[in-house]
Amino acid sequence: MFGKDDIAVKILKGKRELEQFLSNLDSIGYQTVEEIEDKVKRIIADVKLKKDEAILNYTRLFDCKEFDLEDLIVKEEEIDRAFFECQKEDNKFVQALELAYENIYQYHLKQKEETWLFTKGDTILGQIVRPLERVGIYVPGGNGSYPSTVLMNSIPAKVAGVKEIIMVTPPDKEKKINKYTLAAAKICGVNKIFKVGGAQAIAALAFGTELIPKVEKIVGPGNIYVAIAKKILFGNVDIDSIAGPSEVLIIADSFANPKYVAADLLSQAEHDAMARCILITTSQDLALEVNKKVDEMLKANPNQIAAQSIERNGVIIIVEDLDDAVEIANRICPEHLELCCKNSEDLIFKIKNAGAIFVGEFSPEPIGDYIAGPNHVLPTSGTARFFSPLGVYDFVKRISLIKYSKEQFLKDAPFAIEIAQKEGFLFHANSLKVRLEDV
Ligand code: HSO
Ligand code: ZN
Repeated sequence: MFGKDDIAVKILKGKRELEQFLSNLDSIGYQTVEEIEDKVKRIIADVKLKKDEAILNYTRLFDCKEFDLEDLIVKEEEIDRAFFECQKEDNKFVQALELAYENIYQYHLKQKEETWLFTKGDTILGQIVRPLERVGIYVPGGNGSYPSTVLMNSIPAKVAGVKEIIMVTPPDKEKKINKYTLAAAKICGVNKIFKVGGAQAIAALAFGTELIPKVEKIVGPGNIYVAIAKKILFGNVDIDSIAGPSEVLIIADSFANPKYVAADLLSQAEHDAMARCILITTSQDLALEVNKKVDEMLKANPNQIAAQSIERNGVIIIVEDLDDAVEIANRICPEHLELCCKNSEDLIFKIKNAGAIFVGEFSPEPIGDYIAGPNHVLPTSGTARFFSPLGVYDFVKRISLIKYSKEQFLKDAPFAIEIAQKEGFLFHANSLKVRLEDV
C-alpha cells in the first residue's frame, strides 16, 4: 500500500469524476496574462523603433550585462569550436545527431508538396508551391540544451527549400550559448545564429534590425514572453502554433508492461510541472502496478518537476473496454498517444484526434522525440482537434495559377458576370464584358 510520502497518479473514480476532469480540460486552452502582455508590447514597440539599440539594451538587462553588439552574431569559429568540442567530448552524441538528421530528413521528404497544373481545353489551372525565403527558429536558453529542437524545426524548412534559416537563442551571463545546440545547428546547416532571446528576439525577426534580418515565419518553443510576442506579431510574420505543456495519453490493456507504461508517463512528466500524463486502461491491476512503478522510479531518481506533474496532472482512468478508451482519448486530443495493448494496431484508425500515435510497446514517446523521424513539434492543449505536427507544409506557400483560353473565356465569362452583377460590382462585370464585346 502507499505511504504518506508515496507519489501516486490519481485514479479517477466513477463517471462523475471523469466528466469533471474532461470538462476542466475543455476549459484550459491558451491562456495569456495581461501584465506580461503589456511588457511584451512595450518591448516590441521599442525594437520596432530602435532596432539593434533596443536589442542591446534588453540583452544587457535580461541576459548578460557585458554584452556588445559585436557579440550578437555567432561567428563561424564559435560554431566550429562547439562542434569539435562535442566530438571530442562524446563522438557518439554527434553520430546520434547525424542519424537523427538522416531519419528526420527522410521522413519529411515524404511531405513535400509538388506544384500541379491541369488543363481544361486550352485553359491551364494550377497551384505553384514556393518555399518561404527566410525563417527564424527560436531556441530557448537557460540551463537546458535543445539540439533535438534545432533538428525538428530546421529540417522541414530545409526540405521545403527555405533559403535562409536564422536561429536566435539567448546568451548566458558569459555571452555563451549551448554547445550541443550549436553542434545541431551546424549539422542542420543553419545559416545565421544570433545571441538574442525573449520577446525582443521575436520582434527583431518580425521587423528586422540593422543586423538581424526580417523573416517570413518564426517557429520554435519559448517561454511565456516568447509565446505572447509571437501571438501579437502574427500577421506581421507567420508563426507556428503556440505550444502548451507537453502531454502523453497511454491506452493500455492488461497485456501492457506496467514498467514501460510508468516510464513513459514519467518521460513526459519531466518536461514541465504542468505536463499532463494520462493512462486509460481496462485493467485495474495494471493501474495499481503502474502507480507502484511510478513511485519506485521517482524514488530511485528524484525529480521535482516530474513528481509535481504526476501529482497535479497525472490521472488514471479505468474503462470497461478499449472502445471507451478510444472515445475518451478522442475527446482529450492528446499531443502524444501511446497504444500499449495486445492488439494495438486495431485501434490506430479509430483515433481521430492526436498529435502523434505511438503503436506497441517498443514505440515509446521518446523514440519519437529524438530518432524515429516524424516531427516532435506537435499540437498541445487539445489543439490536435485542428492542428497538425510541424512539417514541410508549414514552410511553403501556394500560389494559384489561371490561364484562360479565349474559347473557355467565352463560355465562362457570362456566368461570372451574373455573379458580379448580383454583388453590385459593375466594374468587375465590365472587365469581363469589354472582352465579350470584342469578339
Ligand atoms: N516531447 C517534447 C519534445 C522533446 N523532448 C524535446 C525532449 N526534447 C515535445 O513533443
Ligand atoms: Zn520529450
